[in-house]
Order: sequence, then C-alpha cells, then structure tokens
Amino acid sequence: MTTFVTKGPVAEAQYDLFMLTVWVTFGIFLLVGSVYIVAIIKFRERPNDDRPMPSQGHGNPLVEIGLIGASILLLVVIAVPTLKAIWFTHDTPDDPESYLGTWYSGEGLAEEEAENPLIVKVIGYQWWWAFEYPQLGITTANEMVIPAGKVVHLELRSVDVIHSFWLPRIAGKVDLIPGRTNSMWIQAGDNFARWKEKQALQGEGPELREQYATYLEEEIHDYYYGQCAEFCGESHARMLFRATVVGDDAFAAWVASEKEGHRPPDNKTWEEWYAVYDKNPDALTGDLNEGLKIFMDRGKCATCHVVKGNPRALGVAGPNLTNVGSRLSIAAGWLNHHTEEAVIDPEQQYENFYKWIDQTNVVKPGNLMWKANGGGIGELTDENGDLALLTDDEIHKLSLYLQSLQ
Ligand code: HEC
Ligand SMILES: [Cu+2]
Repeated sequence: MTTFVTKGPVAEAQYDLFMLTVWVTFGIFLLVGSVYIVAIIKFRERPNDDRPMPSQGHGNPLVEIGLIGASILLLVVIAVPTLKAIWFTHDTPDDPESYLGTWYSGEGLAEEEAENPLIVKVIGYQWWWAFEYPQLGITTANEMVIPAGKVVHLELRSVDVIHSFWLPRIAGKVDLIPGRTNSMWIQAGDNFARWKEKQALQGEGPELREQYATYLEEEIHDYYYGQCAEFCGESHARMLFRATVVGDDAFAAWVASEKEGHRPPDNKTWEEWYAVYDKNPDALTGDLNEGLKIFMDRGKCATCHVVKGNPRALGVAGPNLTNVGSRLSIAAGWLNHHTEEAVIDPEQQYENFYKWIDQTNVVKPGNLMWKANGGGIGELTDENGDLALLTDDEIHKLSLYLQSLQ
C-alpha cells in the first residue's frame, strides 16, 4: 500500500496535488525558517554587549499587507488545482473504450448497459466488504476483480457505521456513510489515448494496440491492497480488501464462474444432493459431503453465507462465499494465503480456514461471526442447550469443503 507508486489517473491526480502542496509549503518553510535563523544569529546577545535595545515597534503596514497578499496568492495557487482535482476525481469520465459493450465479451449483459461503464456497488460492513456487480448479476466479498485500463464507477454505501474506501495505488479515499450513497470512479492503468499521449505516440494500428496491451499486462495486471481508512470499531485495523486487476478475457471468465456458482460433491445436482440429505444424510459420506453437511446444519454457516448455486445457502449477514476457495485471502484480507506470484498456497489456505473457524474471535476481535445474539459459531449448542463448539474434526472437514469452493 503506497500512494507514491500510482497506477491510474485518479491516484495520479491525487499524487500531483499532494506534491504541489508539498513544494508550496516547503517554500514557505524555507523562507520563514531562514528569516528566523538570521534573526536568531544576528540579534543574539553577546558578552559585554553594549548595543542599545532595538526600537520596540509594533506593526508595519507594508509588511503586513504584503504577507496577507502573499498568503492569499499561495492559497489560490493551491486552491485552483485542488478544485480541479476534486471535480476530476468526482465525475466519472465518459470514455467509450470503457463502455461495457466495447470490452465485455461475456454473457448476460442487458442491451441498455452497453454504453455504461462497469458499476461496482461497494458496501461496508463491520468489518468486511461486499462488492456487487449489478449489471452482471454477481456479488463477491473482500476481493474485487476489475478490468485493466477501464473506467469503473463505484457506488459506496454502509450498512452500519462510517467506513472509508482506500485503494492507495489506484484511488482513495471516499467514505461509506450510512443512509447515503457516495460515488467515485477508479481506473487501474491508463486508457489507450492517455497511454499514447504519455508515450508521445500517435496513430492507431494493431501494433500500437499490442504495445498497449503489453503495458497493461506488465505494469497494471496485479493484486492490489486496500484498507478501510476510517475508524469503525474493534476490528477496524483488520478490515482490509483486495483488488485483482485483470485483462478483459480473464474478467469475463471470472464473471462466468461466479455466475455458475457451485455444485455439490460427487457431481450431483443440488436437487439430487438435497433429496438424499433430507431423507438419509448418513448416505452422504467423504470429507466434502461431511463438510457441506456441517456447513448446512451443525455449523449454521448457511444462515449467514451465500454460496451461489446452493439453493439453501442464502444468508446475507456474512460475506458471499461463492468461490471463496479461489480468493487469495480471507477474513477481509487479514489472513493471506498466496505466494509472491499471487498464486494460492493450498497448505497455508487450509491453515487459514482452520484458524478462522477455530478462533474467529482471536483472529478478529469482536467480529460478528463468532458472537451474534446467539447465532454465532462461538455460541453453538447441543440438543440440551449447552455450549458445544465445533470439534477439530468438524473444523477439518469444513476447511476442506471451503477449499473446494473454487
Ligand atoms: C452469525 C453469522 C455467521 C455465521 C453463523 C457464520 N459466519 Fe462466517 N462470517 C460472518 C461474518 C460477519 C464474516 C465477516 C467477518 C469479518 O471479516 O469481520 C464471516 C466471514 C467468514 C469467512 C471469511 C470470508 C472472507 O472472504 O473473508 C469464512 C470463510 C466464513 N465466514 C466461513 C464460515 C463457516 C465455515 C461458518 C460455519 C461454521 C460460518 N462462516 C458461520 C458471519 C457468519
Ligand atoms: Cu471500516
């Protein structure tokens, strides 16, 4: 996370504004500092100093008016670009190359959306993020996927307290405020026109396009770190998120797999699986089936989590878990399981799932999966109503099941 290595026009505008302010204030610092030092040295008291006391004047209209004028001038120098940057970062640009119809090749796009940019609804929860893609009919959590070089319009809301969306290398920050929808736009990398301008290149032609594609691939496709930037309660510091920036095809493939959702083990359909589950659950054996059964009943996981495809996993109190096994982190970016090349390390992933279910409250103090008015997994009970937390074996099977959600 750094604001000094920018990867997109919004972060760049913010960086430029920051540097301008730094130079102006640095100039003031030098000026005031040097006058101060001169005064200290020149007018200091010396041994046997018999110079008379300097005249004790008050006020000098010329100096005062001059200083007021200079301050106003400097403020204007800062204010004009500041206002420009505020408008620039607020108004989502109309860029035909970013229209969904131009670059999105997957299915399920309504015709009236063809000339709109991609919209992502960002919803803040204590202490995680939901990312909805209303035009594409999918929802994910904590790791958003966006296309490289395209304008993406964000709508920011909160269900509880104020959070703040900050993806330092790409853009930031805009608050998510309860009862209000804020908006911003982000863009990972430059579009073709801006890239050409920066490279001092002209023309069209497939060669240039190829060069541009290489630029996106080498400099922009990446896994970016984000963070909630407004104190929002106990686990605020552990409310991170991630953005994966990919090419157009990879984006379409990701959407397709999110839309398809998940199937039960043994290549059954959900109908077949539930037919057995309802009549004779003991016939469902093997780690994945056992894990899924615990997910549906004993662990109460499905009361708070959606897994697309599964018709009975419809809970919305927690993050959407469709394909959670393909995400490179869990617990809102707090537990990572990827190598430096952003590839999943299955052992670490298993460990993280296990740790998360076993010690949810230790990993993220106060989080709403462990204690939730009796519905949390730190409050599970047996038939007699006595506290009965998940056993090691149950957690093991759940972890394997979660890993299979890919
Ligand atoms: C009372 C509702 C509730 C129940 C029950 C519940 N969860 Fe959660 N779950 C949450 C919430 C809320 C979070 C987000 C916590 C956070 O990051 O602060 C979460 C987060 C997760 C995550 C991390 C997802 C991510 O992308 O970061 C996993 C995995 C998970 N839950 C699995 C389970 C499993 C397995 C069970 C059943 C044993 C379960 N949950 C039961 C509410 C619930
Ligand atoms: Cu927050």
